[in-house]
Parts: sequence; C-alpha cells; structure tokens
Amino acid sequence: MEYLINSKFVKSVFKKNDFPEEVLPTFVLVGKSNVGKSSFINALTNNKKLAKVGNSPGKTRSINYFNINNEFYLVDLPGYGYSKMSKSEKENINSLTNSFLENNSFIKHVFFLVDIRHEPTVNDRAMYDWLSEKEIPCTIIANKADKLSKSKIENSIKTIQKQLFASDDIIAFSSDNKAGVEDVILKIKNEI
Ligand SMILES: Nc1nc2c(ncn2[C@@H]2O[C@H](COP(=O)(O)OP(=O)(O)OP(=O)(O)O)[C@@H](O)[C@H]2O)c(=O)[nH]1
Ligand SMILES: [Mg+2]
Repeated sequence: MEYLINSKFVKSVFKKNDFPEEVLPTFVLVGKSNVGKSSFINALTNNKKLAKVGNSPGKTRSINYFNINNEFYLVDLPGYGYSKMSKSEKENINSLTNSFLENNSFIKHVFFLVDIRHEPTVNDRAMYDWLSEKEIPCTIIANKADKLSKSKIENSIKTIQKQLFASDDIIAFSSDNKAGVEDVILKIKNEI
C-alpha cells in the first residue's frame, strides 16, 4: 500500500494569531473526542509517532499542523464532547476551532469522523450541519471499522447516512487494519 510520504509535524496552535505563515491546501480532521482523528493521521502516513494518540478522550488540546511532502497540510483538531475539560478550556478550544474553520479559505476538505459502532451524537449532528451550512466539502469517515463484521459495516453506514441527513460519501475506515486508507489518500490527491 502507498502511504503519504515525507510527513512532518509543523506546530501546535493555541491562539488565533499563531497559525503557520506558509499557506498550503489544508485537510482537516473533525470529530468527537476519542473517535480516532490523531490515529487517522498516523494511519495515512504510516507513522505511529507522528500525532499523539490517547487511551482516554481529550488527548489533543491544540490545532496541530502536519506538513505532507510540502504539498499540503493535515490538521488535527481537538475533539468535542469531552466533559472532563474545564469550562474555560472548552470555551477557548471551541472558539479557536470555530474561527479556524470559519476563516480559512485554504481548507480543501474536512474528514468528519464518527464511530461506526454508534449512532451519531447530538454534537456530531450539530457539527455536521454547521459544516454543511458553511459549504465546507466533507467526507464522513465511519471509523473503527475493524470492530464490526463486514455484514454490519454496511448497515451502520446506512444508519449514519440517514441520521446525519448526509448526501456526502461515507468511507468505512480503520487505523488498525488500514481499511479505507487508499480511498482517503486518493481523495486527497484528487483535491490538491
Ligand atoms: N480499534 C480501533 N481503535 C482505534 C482506531 N482509531 C483510533 N483508535 C483508538 O481510539 C483511541 C483514541 O484515538 P485518538 O486517535 O487519540 O482519538 P482522537 O479523536 O484524536 O481523540 P482526541 O484527541 O481526544 O480528540 C486510541 O486508544 C486509539 O488507539 C481504529 O480504527 N480502530
Ligand atoms: Mg487527537
């Protein structure tokens, strides 16, 4: 399998005026805490140490930029719906990620991760609606597909599609068994 090559960590952004100066087409990971956004970046680049992965929700707390082959950025966002975070940290992170998503004309595509085993949460729906309203191109990633049998994968995808009122593509994905990696890489290559 061909993975993304020449990936490197650029920076963690904690404040609105601290985004990288170099402009590149940008692909963004969005989804609730612990759904597997950071692992997704590691799966595409075949590098388990690139993005930090957590066993418990709330691992990523900043907007993390990864430069891929000097062609584009993959951007890892903090997950939403993590209840243990303090109210002020939650507000800071929400305001930072909203302003990043709203004011960034270089965003080519959002990969919107949901857990293939569960129905989308209220927060998932709100976020997906918001992205649709902003007309940000989006692919839904039904993640952790390794946890379901092949026959169940199809049903889950239909449920997710219905519940999100999604017309976008849905890709069954797994960082563990690498299902969907090629589809995602193809999608990126078609958009840069
Ligand atoms: N079985 C399975 N586990 C996965 C997969 N992707 C991620 N995980 C696990 O899910 C947990 C969370 O993964 P992360 O990649 O840190 O999730 P995240 O969305 O970045 O989480 P936050 O940074 O908290 O928003 C880790 O224990 C991962 O090993 C997958 O495709 N299959
Ligand atoms: Mg993360």
